[in-house]
Amino acid sequence: MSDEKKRILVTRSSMPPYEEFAEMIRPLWDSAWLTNMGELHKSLERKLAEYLKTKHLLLFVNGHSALEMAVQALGLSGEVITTPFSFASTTHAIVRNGCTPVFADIREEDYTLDPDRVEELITEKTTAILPVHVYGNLCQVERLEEIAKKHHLKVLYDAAHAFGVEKNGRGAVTYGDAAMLSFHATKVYHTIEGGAVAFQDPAFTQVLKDLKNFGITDEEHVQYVGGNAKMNEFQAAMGLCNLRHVDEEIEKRRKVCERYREHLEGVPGLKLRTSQPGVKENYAYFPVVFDGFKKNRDEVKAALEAEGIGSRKYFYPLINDYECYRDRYSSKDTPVAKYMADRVLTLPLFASLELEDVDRICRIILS
Ligand code: T4K
Repeated sequence: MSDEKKRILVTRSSMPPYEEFAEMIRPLWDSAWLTNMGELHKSLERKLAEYLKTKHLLLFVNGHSALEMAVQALGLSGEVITTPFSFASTTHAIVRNGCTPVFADIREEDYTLDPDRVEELITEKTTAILPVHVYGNLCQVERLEEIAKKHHLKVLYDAAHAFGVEKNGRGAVTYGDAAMLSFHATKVYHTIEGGAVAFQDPAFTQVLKDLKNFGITDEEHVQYVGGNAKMNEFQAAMGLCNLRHVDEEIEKRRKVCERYREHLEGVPGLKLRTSQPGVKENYAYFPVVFDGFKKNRDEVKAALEAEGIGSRKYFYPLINDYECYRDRYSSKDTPVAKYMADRVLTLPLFASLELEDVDRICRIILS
């Protein structure tokens, strides 16, 4: 394949130097301690809590299990107000806990839950709000907190995209009662598969620890109906190595995003993500909204595909249009989310993406 035709996927996992990973896992051959909260797990938990500026953080085998167990640990029931503009995991975590999702619309500015729409949907059955920091954009955290306080609701953030995001120096995962993180291979920071829950009340430490280990409290007591969601030592090893390099990786992503902006900013019919005041970004995704451009979103996606370039419609379809939910819900009730889902395309973005490739991707879009 010629360089002009080299295949580029929407993202590519960051890999630490091979020798570093080999060095990190070498002690496992002596200890033979591979999972169930081993030494690497403990070390990663400490280091991540520090990096993310949270007092309390527990690791999980993946982000989805972390979210499901956070819903369970917070004791949510009845109705949970959430967004349809997200990955399947967000709503599934609510439904798999026996709660009813209620979909509120999003803000056009940043794709996150619109607090005004949330407030309209609160009933006596509502127990929580589950917003998503979509693409690493911080939700309207202060307004949501106000609403939650007024109506005695819990707030659980899906912060799968928000690794390292901060507002005026405060870690994004410290907002709300708890926040879930995903460390999936496709994320800014990864542990192959992996996730975490950050939370404010230390009382959740034991329940969350028990939930991810079958609800077992000690050898003779099983207090909760838990599952198995423990991160293993190989995942933790990858996490420890990747943590050493994550700042450089984010800086490289910043340069990629900047290059996209040089080409695409101000082009009629294209809307780019805008920075949020006081927010330290992680450059997780590069979404572009095609509205009034000479080609529509699907035509641009097809044109890129024809040149071997992958892009994704994160998030289309909306969750309220999924086969498993559409008999009870409809995207007609969330018109802003519908508008965005029909027009947005996330372009290739990863630390090792060459700036010349960004030039080529933009040439294809603009031609
Ligand atoms: N909440 C939100 C808001 C989320 O976005 C997610 C996950 C979750 C919750 C749940 O967290 P986890 O349980 O996953 O930790 C991907 C990811 O699998 C998923 O983690 C992510 N969100 C979602 C937005 O994207 P797919 O089905 O689009 O991934 P896939 O396999 O098509 O991969 C996309 C590209 O990534 C590939 O074209 C190449 C690259 N890639 C992929 C893999 C698997 C790599 O470079 N290395 C790899 O190992 O879901």
